[in-house]
Amino acid sequence: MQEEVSEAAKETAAKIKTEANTAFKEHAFNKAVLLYSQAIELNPRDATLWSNRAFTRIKLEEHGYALSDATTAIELDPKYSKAYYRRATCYLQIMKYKQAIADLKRVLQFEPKNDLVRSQLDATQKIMRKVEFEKAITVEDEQSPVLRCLEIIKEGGCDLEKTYTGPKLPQNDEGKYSINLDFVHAMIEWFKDGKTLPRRYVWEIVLAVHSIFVQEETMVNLDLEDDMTCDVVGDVHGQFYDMLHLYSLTGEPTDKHCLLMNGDLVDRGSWSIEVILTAFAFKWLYPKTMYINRGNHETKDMNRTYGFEGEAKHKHGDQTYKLFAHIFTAMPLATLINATKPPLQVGKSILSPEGRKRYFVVHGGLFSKDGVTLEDIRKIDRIGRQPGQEGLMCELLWTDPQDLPGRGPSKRGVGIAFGPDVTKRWCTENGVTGVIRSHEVRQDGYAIEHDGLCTTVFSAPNYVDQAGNKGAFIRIDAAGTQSYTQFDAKPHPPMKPMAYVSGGLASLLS
Ligand SMILES: [Mn+2]
Repeated sequence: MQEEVSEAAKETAAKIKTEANTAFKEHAFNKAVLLYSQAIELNPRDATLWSNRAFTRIKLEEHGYALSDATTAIELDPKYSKAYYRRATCYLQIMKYKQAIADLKRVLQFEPKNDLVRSQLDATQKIMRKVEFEKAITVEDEQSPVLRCLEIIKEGGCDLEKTYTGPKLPQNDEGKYSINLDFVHAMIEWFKDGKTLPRRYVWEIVLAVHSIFVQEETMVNLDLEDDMTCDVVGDVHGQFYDMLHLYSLTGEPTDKHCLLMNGDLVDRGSWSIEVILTAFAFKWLYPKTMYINRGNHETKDMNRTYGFEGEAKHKHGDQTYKLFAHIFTAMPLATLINATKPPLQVGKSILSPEGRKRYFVVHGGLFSKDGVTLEDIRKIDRIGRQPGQEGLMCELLWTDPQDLPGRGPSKRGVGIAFGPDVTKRWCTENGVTGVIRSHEVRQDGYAIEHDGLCTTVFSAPNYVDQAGNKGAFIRIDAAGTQSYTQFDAKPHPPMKPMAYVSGGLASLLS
């Protein structure tokens, strides 16, 4: 960056910047990044280009890349308040609260009267104190939220309100609850009317699926017998009305038809409670054909900043959120879908030791090192644990594929990126036909990558009401043949994404 930038180059860069700003306004974020990059090449000393590209990358959830862009902008112009603001956003998203606070304080030095930033600083400081407080509590000291809820129920502290007029869970003579399809359908209608379930029902549903999850292995084995099919669904992110449309396309689970939801059901969208309760209700009703993998958003760190904690507490109280947070840790981390019939075409597919196709379904992806076996994944001790910032569990939930061979740094700032050669080696060593993962928005709802060995599926159309993408799901049959279905976003009631995020944080994160 030492050499002079010519006036002509500056002028062209400024023109491209205008185009980039337009692309940004139209939510064409990938196009905007390309244009800002062209402008940066012509005029690398213009801090606003770096800061604008940082903002665009934040929109693409590439917080690792955005962080480095914002840092360059600050190096070029140490008094550039907006660049500190962008960097604070990145730090907040990758849970580096201390650094986020330092940058927000810098912004306030430049703009002491900015009340919005002041409220964002307060909210971030609150989060950091809470995180430190939680760290100080040892797991042993805290009674399991499951036991606590059972105790409260027993003491009569969570009885059904007499005034409740909504759908009723069936109950036997001893007062024990069960679930049936009529209830699930009535519950969905109730939700569509904007109503909530009584706390007791929420607890019954969550406690019921808890006892199912704890019996499942960390990697579930799902055999597709004879005429069975399984639909793999990607991120839903609290978009309840889109999920109902999606379910109308996949069909509900039955004896012959499995649904596998591949994580990130909650956060961002403001109907995360409705989404997770609907999925859990089906899990309770059909434990052998409804499956749910954990995503990186079924975690405390994410729920704190992206809305589920606020929404759960708002709709059902603090103890209910604690219960959810614990049950999320019991969710399986991956599912191995096994075809039981020989493949229609043998070709060059990688097959299981029995000569069948099988798919490894996980929210994020593969690992920072070679040699990880299916047995290693099965053995992960998950219950009561958060994925943290490193290790197998973190990688399963957080990593992304990259086009280049080998491994690279994560554009998100958490986990790593793995190349096509890494995927090919891993699939070959483990007799896996392909990896199916979610975690990243794709314009077409799905994308077949890594020479067909890694497929991304994403099921939140027009993600966060602004990405303009399609949603998709993948159907797999008993021979292991895959097919793809795409769908568009449906209208929803007028409520913004992340409506339950506290303080000024929603405006910082959206
Ligand atoms: Mn994710």
